[in-house]
Amino acid sequence: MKDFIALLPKVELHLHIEGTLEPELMFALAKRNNIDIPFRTYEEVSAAYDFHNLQSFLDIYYQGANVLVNEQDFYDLTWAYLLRCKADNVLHTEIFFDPQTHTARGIAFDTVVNGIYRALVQGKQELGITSQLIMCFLRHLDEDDAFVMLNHALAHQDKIIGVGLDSAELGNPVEKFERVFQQARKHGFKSVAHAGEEGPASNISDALTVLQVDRVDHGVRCTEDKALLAQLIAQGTPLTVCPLSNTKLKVFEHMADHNIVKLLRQGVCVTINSDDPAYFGGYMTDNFNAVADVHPMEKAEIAQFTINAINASFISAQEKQRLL
Ligand code: ES4
Ligand code: ZN
Repeated sequence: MKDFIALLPKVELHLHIEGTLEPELMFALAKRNNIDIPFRTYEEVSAAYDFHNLQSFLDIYYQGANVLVNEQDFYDLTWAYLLRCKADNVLHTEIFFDPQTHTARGIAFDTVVNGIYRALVQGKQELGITSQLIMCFLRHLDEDDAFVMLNHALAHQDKIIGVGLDSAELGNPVEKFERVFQQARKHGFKSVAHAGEEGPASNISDALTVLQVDRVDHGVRCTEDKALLAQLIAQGTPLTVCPLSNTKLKVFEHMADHNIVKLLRQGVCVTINSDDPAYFGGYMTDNFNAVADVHPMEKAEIAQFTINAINASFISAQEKQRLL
């Protein structure tokens, strides 16, 4: 099954580009940009990456992003991720970026987008990997700041397909973002939101009704509400599930407790994704293997994760046909 998974074509729909910052590049960029980081060795890094919940991870993740300063840094980060995609036979990827993590430090929005986008264009040309960009609002920040980001995104609408919502779920309900999502949709952006990762099933319902999202990121706590689960199945709402992230952040204590295969068999449009692979211990193939190792599946079931991801992606019907 390892060979089958390695060779399986894959589509990634839940990936934070800042979460692909490997320690090696973090050290190199810290040196290049003269930025202080709290780690000097790989041992110190791996000791610090011992998370017990989402917030304990976010604190470290935002700190790591401080080394990203120049357009070239964002390009280097994205290019390194695309090489990992190639190795894992990822054919198409829809990438989140968190502009507020950078604009808050005085980095221009254009620097972030242009650096990432330059790598994506090269990825299509040289690696044959297609991609889309999704701009996430940080949900611990306010509505005004989200609108500033939306206005920036409008100037880059040729490069950005949609908007998302991430960061701390607990204590940050979606209501604050109803208007900015409404405005984004009016301008033709697709929309997604993290929900039901650490928060209850009602957060998933709220993302669907208040923000009217096209996909739910994580969404694994949907099983706590039978009516919601039935609705997700009936409407084919995609969930972008991140198995290694969920065990690293203790959403599930063990992979054996994870509900993704049960959800697949119930007919939910679940997909497998890597979230923040540099922090959670693995890219796409690693995530597939981590699930398959403890949840035996038929080959057709494993392949269904890719079929679901193709159907759930923000690409044209023609592009979907090419991938299927
Ligand atoms: C994230 Cl795992 C996760 N959840 C919420 N927000 C995030 N940003 C980056 N990774
Ligand atoms: Zn995420």
